[in-house]
Amino acid sequence: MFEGLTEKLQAVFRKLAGHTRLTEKNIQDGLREVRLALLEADVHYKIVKDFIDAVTRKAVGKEVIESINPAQQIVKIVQDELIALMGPVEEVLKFADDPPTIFMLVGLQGCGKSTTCAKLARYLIKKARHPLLVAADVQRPAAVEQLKTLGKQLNIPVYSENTKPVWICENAMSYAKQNGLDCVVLDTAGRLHINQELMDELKEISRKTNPDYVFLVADAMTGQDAVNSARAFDSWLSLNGVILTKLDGDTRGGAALSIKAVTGKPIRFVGIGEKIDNLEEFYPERMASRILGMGDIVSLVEKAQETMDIEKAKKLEEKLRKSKFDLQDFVEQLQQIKKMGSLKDILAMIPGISGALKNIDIDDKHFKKIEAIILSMTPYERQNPEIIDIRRRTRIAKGSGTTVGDVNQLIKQFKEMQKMMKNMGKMSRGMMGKMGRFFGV
Ligand SMILES: Nc1nc2c(ncn2[C@@H]2O[C@H](COP(=O)(O)OP(=O)(O)OP(=O)(O)O)[C@@H](O)[C@H]2O)c(=O)[nH]1
Ligand SMILES: [Mg+2]
Repeated sequence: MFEGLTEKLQAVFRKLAGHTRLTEKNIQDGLREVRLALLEADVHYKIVKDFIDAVTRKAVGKEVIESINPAQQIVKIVQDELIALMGPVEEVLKFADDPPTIFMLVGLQGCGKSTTCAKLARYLIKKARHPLLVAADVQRPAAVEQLKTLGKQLNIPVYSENTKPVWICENAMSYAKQNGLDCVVLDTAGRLHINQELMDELKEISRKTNPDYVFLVADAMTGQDAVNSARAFDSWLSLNGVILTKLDGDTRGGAALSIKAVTGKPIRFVGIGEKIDNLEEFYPERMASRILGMGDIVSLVEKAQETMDIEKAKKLEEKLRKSKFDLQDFVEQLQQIKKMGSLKDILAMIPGISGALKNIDIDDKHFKKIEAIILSMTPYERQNPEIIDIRRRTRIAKGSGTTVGDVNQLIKQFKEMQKMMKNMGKMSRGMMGKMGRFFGV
């Protein structure tokens, strides 16, 4: 996510930090490069101008130049301005006193509406709500089937009918009320371009169902086109916010940084992958940290809390304290991490790591290899790696489809890690490094 932009900004800051004393000129030069980085990231030119003006006003002052660490102060100013650019976001969704709470998702063809409807439903389920998905897209023949499949995965009802979208939506409201469903998510049809017919249809649905939230779903990878579609949709429908999808594939970040400033409508959620779980609430502070390559520990911890098995975590902690961490624990840890998503995305949330990652292709293949090796060991071997002699290593390599060299390396690194675990506590940073080395970081 945003790798291109992050890399450029970090280069600018590194350069600034390299000067023993900062002058106004150094700062101006640095900000010129920030400006270029933002423009290359496809941020709207007018926003770039305002942004740089605001940062310059704050940065080119006596106080910053004479401060103990001027370069860091500039990073802080840029961070604050990024946050201001994307925020504020009214953070909690308000549910209707008189249910159902209605969410209407609109957007151009292929932007991710149907997938996002399912993700939003999943989010609502986690909030102990009972959502109904409504297939109001009769434009594309396979759309209803797609939503039904998604509904099945979530084990929730999908309302569909062979009639006009507006009637489908109206009837879905009565269906929800009769069946005690307290949230309704409307999946509407997309078009390649905004046109009168689409807008009339959407406006009529909105008028008849009076949704609590109208969210535009926009594809981050389309950059300024996403921003333009947000502006156009907003003029017809009065949006409550934007759900920006495919952020996982967006190296530039132009849409994420421009939408709020151009349309006045905040990003409320972001899609970060194709899976039903890959939807996150949007927090400007966290996004700014990620853009600046500072990681996002808060989201990482939240993710971990969602997917980790608390009981297992407690047992693990005890083992760590008694220095009894073995390969079985290690493979379980790996599996927990894998549940959280792509390894690269997770590591990128750890401060300081994202820079180190930029040229390294950590794929989940490496991850699978480690898992395969450990799973080819007997439980006794996993608990007592020191007994794994060359004969056993050969067998394990064969069983896991790897080489003896791979097995040797894993055991060697595991031993190193075990040693470190004994000295843990104050050394959590170092441990992260060792963990990273397992994946070739
Ligand atoms: N990588 C990634 N892919 C996504 C994300 N959101 C949606 N997609 C993919 O985008 C494609 C289109 O998604 P749909 O949900 O069918 O899009 P839609 O807007 O409903 O499309 P129409 O109904 O044809 O207008 C699918 O292949 C999704 O898996 C995301 O956050 N990340
Ligand atoms: Mg669709």
